Amino acid sequence: MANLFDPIQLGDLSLANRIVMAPLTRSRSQGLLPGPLAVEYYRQRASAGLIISEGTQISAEGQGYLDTPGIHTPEQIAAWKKVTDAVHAEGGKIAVQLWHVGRISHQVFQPDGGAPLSSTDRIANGRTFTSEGFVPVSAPRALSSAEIPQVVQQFVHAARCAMEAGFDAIEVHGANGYLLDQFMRDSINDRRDDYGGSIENRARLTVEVMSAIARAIGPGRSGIRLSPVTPVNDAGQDSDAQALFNHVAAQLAPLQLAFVHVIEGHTMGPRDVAPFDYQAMRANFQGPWMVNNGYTREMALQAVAEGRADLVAFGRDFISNPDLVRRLRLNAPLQPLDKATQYGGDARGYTDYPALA
Ligand code: 8OZ
Repeated sequence: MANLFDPIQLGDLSLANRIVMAPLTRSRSQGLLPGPLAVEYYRQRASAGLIISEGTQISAEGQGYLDTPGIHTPEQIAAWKKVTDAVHAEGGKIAVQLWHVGRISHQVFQPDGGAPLSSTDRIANGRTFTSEGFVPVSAPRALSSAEIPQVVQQFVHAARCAMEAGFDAIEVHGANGYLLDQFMRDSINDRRDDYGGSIENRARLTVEVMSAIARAIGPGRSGIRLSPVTPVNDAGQDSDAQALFNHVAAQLAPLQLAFVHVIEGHTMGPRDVAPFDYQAMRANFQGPWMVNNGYTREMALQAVAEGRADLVAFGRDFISNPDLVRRLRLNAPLQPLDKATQYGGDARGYTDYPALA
């Protein structure tokens, strides 16, 4: 029987255990660079089998929130290298989450103050965080068919930058109503070209991105995060989410990716927001399967023991418990999250959560 605390081979990566630190936006990257506090924050959490970094934009256009880091310039590569070196010095493994927000952005973040890019011209009913606080997102502009290869190239460029920065792997952010989700769901995508209409067409960009990245850096270092039914960021339910995500999983299967990471239910919310058969989706992929969303110790132990998942990603518990793996092993109490210090700010609520004595 598989055990949450046992090592696992994940593509090219040998992990010490099956407990993953989920990607967590912290909005503390001034100048779009992870700073010395980020080095300490990730170092403290290196006992995770795998750390997945906070969402990290692949290009200027990919940014949607204040003070989120990038991974597309030499300066950003150098800053992240300090993080990956620190995690490796502790014996840990770290992937970067490659993020393009699409229409969940504001013109203040866009080059020349332009419109954010999406699958559609329709504005999201959502908010983002800028230097002015929470504000409605800006109206997007639908990418032309001719512009789509540039988006794929931005993902590939960022994946190459990630390898230069010393990351062990990349996770493409295909979840939570951001760019790739804006293409996949028919509640958002209203295109009439090869990237809209049928499930095959709506999945095309996601599959092209993963194929191109796998070719560039190797499939065994490439994973993706998906969230079939989450409603966050004005991501309306797809008319047939099961068929859509079964198809996406089947298209990804031949690539031999390191993992698929699935958010079950409403991101950071109820797990039963809409019916969805995750095991049916998984049957189409067959490779390493990572699950997330509100898992307790008991649920995680059971999911791995029963073979419903190979790895379990913990998000907010990893913010407030840098030694989460040890606490889970000992069944020690977990420290609660201070929500007031979750986004932005300084060391408070970031690097000052104590480990067990
Ligand atoms: C919280 C705040 C801002 C961004 C996601 C990257 O939901 C995020 C995010 C979460 O995937």
